[in-house]
Amino acid sequence: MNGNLFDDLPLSDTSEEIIADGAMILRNFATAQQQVLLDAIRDIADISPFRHLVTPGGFTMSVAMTNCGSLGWASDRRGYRYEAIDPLTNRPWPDMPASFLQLAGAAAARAGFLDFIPDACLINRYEIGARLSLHQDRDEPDRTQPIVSVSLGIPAMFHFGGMQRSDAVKRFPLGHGDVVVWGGNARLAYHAIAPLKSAHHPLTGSMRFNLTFRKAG
Ligand code: MD6
Ligand code: FE
Repeated sequence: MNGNLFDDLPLSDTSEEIIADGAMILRNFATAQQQVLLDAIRDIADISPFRHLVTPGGFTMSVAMTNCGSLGWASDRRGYRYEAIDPLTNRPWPDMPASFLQLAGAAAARAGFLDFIPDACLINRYEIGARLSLHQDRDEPDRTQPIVSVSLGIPAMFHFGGMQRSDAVKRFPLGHGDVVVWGGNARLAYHAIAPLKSAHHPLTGSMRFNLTFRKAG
């Protein structure tokens, strides 16, 4: 007994859904780790705080971000890039916790990507109304490696499109504990998070957290 309120609840949905060639949603894949993951996010943010980055176009992002691992994703007026040093603290990003590495590797393997060893974990924090506009993840040199994305807290609507910005998107709700793995032919698909609707989660209040694991080096 570890005092976790949800330990005795059955996981209602552990389905696995292929959303495109190379992309799948693993429902509740991270739910059993929820407290370890949220504790680790808090510890990371104590060292490298959440901050609202500015895009190259000059807009301040509604999503607050931090990172752990040997590389962290950063944006400013000069562009998007990975940095070994947190520009806010001028110190290395916090280490990637073993629990993160283990979860990311297991999820990737479940989706058919063996030996995924991420060196970067971007941590996104959404408040109600925050959104992430349509984009591709193309700042990583090795496109053979997948991305593993873990959702925690209140739900979000994920928009998943094609290789062209103008391609139609499909919409998938992502809830607490859901993991998306994508690579292969989906690796450069356009995607977005719609503005978060008002909601409450017992462990995160009105927040959503998303961890995206990548091999960025
Ligand atoms: C989010 N996720 O879920 C934003 N990118 O908050 C992403 O932008 C993302 O979920 C690449 C791969 C998976 C993702
Ligand atoms: Fe993305």
